[in-house]
Amino acid sequence: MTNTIYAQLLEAKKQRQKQFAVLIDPDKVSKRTVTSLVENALMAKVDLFLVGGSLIVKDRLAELIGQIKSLCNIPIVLFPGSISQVNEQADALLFLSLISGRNPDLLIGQQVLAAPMLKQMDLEVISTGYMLIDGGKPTTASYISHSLPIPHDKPPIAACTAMAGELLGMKLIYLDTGSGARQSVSVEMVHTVRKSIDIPLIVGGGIRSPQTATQICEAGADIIVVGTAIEEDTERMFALSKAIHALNEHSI
Ligand code: 1GP
Repeated sequence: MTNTIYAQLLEAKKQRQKQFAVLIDPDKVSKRTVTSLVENALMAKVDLFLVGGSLIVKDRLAELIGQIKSLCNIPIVLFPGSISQVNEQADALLFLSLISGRNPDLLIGQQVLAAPMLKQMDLEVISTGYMLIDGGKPTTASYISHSLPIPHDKPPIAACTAMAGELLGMKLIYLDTGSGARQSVSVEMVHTVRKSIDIPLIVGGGIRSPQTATQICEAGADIIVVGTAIEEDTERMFALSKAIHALNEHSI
């Protein structure tokens, strides 16, 4: 287990090292933009790439992963919106169950369909309790998932849901207001969830500024995920990464 992505996440958490993940939606990048994105990610010291999306229209996942792999060693973790977004070239896969919702297909249905394929693959599978939080407007994730997000101002609901995920044996909790959300998850919610669970906590959705990233890390997130803000301007990766990693200099 020592060389697995999950072991690395646990070790980083133990050392109180915050990690910065850039979300790449295969539909939103071209061969040319991926090259410059990866070059910037290497310079900015991005820790992880998350690859996936709630709705993918173009069939270029394999090509994208191959291209990233040829350019760098930054781990690629699949963040699949559906069973079609599974690829063995990646380093790991977040095996998501939408525990904030009550749509049985995304709680267990898609997972049943994917399980036999995943068992045969040489791909690290990380059981993840995925929680959609209201971020001020409907997102592709909330629409496609037919699920009601947890209200933004109800940290206790998020905390109880995360506790249930941990007790069910999930290895990660991912709090997400969805890609392009108007608001990120609140600092108070991150803090309340952090106090309720011991497993690593990923937070994403609507994070645009280094200040927000810092506050969410300080509230207890272990990994910050940013997609949209970087799609708009790749250079933002530098300030975000610097802010997140600056907290590590103060860690014990
Ligand atoms: C979405 O958490 C990710 O699932 C990233 O969201 O695109 O808003 O940064 P953004």
